[in-house]
Amino acid sequence: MPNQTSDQQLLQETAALVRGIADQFAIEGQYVLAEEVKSGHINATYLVTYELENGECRRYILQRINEEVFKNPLAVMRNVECVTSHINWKVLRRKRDLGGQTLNLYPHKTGRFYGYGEGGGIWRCYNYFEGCRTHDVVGNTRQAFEAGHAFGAFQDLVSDLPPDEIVETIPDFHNTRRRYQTLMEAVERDSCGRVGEVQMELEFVRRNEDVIDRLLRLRKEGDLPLRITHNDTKINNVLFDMETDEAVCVIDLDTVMPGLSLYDFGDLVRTATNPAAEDERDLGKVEMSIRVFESLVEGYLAAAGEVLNEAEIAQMAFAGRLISIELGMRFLTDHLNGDRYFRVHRENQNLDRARTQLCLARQIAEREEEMNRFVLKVARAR
Ligand code: GN1
Ligand code: MG
Repeated sequence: MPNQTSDQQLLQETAALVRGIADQFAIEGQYVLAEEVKSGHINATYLVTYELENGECRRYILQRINEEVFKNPLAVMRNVECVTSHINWKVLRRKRDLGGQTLNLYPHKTGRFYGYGEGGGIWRCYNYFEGCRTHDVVGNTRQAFEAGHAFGAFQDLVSDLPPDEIVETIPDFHNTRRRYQTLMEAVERDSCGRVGEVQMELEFVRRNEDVIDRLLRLRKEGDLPLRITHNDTKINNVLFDMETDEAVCVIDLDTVMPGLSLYDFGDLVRTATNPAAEDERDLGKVEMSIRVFESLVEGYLAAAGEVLNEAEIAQMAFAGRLISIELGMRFLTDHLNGDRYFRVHRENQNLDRARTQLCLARQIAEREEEMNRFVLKVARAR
């Protein structure tokens, strides 16, 4: 059983709130404790433990949706319900192993899959995967293959979901032109007097302006199809089996929306190829690993290769560069605005996050052709 210290560390008030909410979900047994899960930047997440009559403990994930970020949390819940049910439907119909377990929502006593907290807020409860862990950075190429395969499989699994069922809960989420404009507006306002210290970063972004619209243009011209996508394909949104290190499941479905497959693959490249932490201060540690990239491509194409078209395959290397620039712009914008969007735990954390992203984008650009050749080679060999 997990130790009690984290529960004691949770403010009593928070612990009581979490307990009160957890008790309203269809969870068997008695509440034991709640621990905060701190890895996300947006929602509040708790791991709660319940004890059955026979003394066995079971754990669950309880999460409050951040309504500042998700302005329409009920639409988020509808999307999540739709995707989890669809995947479960597939598991039942195909009667074959889809490479892992699935994410499930627990019913609330109201009969819905969410409940309201006392002071407001929308909460939901998920199954917790025992024996699994996440990796914040990739340790070896096998993990990269597994992660690529997991997100590729996700793309494949949702590919036949009726597109109208899923709504856009955060408009323009990956609209890179809009992200660029928002950054320039923050520069213009300079509300915290921080623009002076980010001149190099801004210069880098401006120098890359010519590539900002590339995927938006290909979409507009009809070359890139609109799909249902995950939109937050960070490496630590894949659960790995602790013993075998195989990918078990993709988590964090809040941003499932209509989008481009390339945004998903690009975000995976951004978070997996770089062995340094997202907020690493020492940029010398940021290094795009070509071997990790190659394994991501192999895993992703092995699972989603059938679904993707030629234009999507042709932009896979570029997508990693674009999403790194996008996140660089988002973190930089938030730094200039006074850290209002991404949770920070220390000064200049968003600036450090921005710097690592832009550093990675530069490295991808330097090797983009070589990366692209590799993608085409794997795609042709299939
Ligand atoms: C946020 O909270 P988390 O880690 O799941 C953000 C993503 C970013 C990511 C950067 C809704 O996700 O878009 O890529 O931080 N989520 C939202 O680490 O903005
Ligand atoms: Mg997320």
